[in-house]
Amino acid sequence: MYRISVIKGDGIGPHIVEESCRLVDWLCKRLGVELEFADAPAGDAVKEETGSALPPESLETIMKSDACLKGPVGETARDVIVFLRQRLDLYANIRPFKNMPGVRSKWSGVDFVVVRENTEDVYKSVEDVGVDYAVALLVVSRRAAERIARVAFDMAETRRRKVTVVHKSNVVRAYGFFRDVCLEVAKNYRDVVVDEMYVDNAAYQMVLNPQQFDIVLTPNMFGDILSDLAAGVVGTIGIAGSANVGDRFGLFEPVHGSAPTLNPEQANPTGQLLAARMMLDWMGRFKQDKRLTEAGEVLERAVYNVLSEGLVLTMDLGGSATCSQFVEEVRKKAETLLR
Ligand code: GGG
Repeated sequence: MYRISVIKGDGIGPHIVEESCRLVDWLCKRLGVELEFADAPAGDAVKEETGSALPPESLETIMKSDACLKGPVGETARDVIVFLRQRLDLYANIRPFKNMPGVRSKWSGVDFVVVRENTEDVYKSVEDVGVDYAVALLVVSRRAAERIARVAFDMAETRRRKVTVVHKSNVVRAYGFFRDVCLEVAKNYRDVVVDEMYVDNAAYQMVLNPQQFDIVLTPNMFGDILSDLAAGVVGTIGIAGSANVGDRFGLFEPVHGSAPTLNPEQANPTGQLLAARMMLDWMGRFKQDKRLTEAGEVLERAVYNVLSEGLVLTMDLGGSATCSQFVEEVRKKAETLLR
């Protein structure tokens, strides 16, 4: 039995998270794994109700769990996800972007991963806002830059062996330090090609020639911004899942926000489902349980099958299916794969 803490979040969050949990629970049961889901309320609505965006009981629930599945939160990202990344030392944010079958995009052959440092930079939350000024401290430590660089280069060794370090060393010396530390780490990976780019040029290159990227290694804020750009390049932000991982714990969420004006039944649950897929894969390795790994693989294949068939698609993908109908179709495809 594994315990999954669940942050449903705001806007479309509760609906896509509930649908994803139901599917993951069914899939794991089919493979002989029992899951227990524990609610960890957090986000804008919780702040309105309790005065805290992440009440202590929610933090405790998360810390007692084996992994956390999170939906998008609205305006309280700083107090929820940015806080959790630091509190739980989830130092690596892994965000894969690739063309998916049946998802229209201006490009083909795109397949890269944004590996984003997840605990420092201006997202360290060391800030002061006065009446006539506001300051935010940009922090880059050798330890944080080294460990995220190792994650990026280790991953490159399992892929096309290229890392592009993104920075802004010509303007901000702290980003030059990030670059320098990454290039030092690169010396231990002679079989990986290392490249570097200013973040502004990286944004330009990602739009014009995204196929050149394999691993994009970035400080925290650039990774956040380039992720949305990357999602646009592969068609829609609705299909992007992500992992926040440290040495002992993992939290998994879609890249997109809470889309507060969208009817939740019109939301595309793919990003949330692929976040769950990343959770199962991470748990499979961390717990050394092949059944979880298999559940993750089946989930991904089932999602891809629904997308490539193109019969049951949500509105953003040109279809008219509801979120629940899409998830039910994924379940049917998974059923076929399990036979
Ligand atoms: N534009 C996508 C979005 O709204 N993502 C949620 C968000 O801003 N999260 C904060 C983060 O990833 O640092």
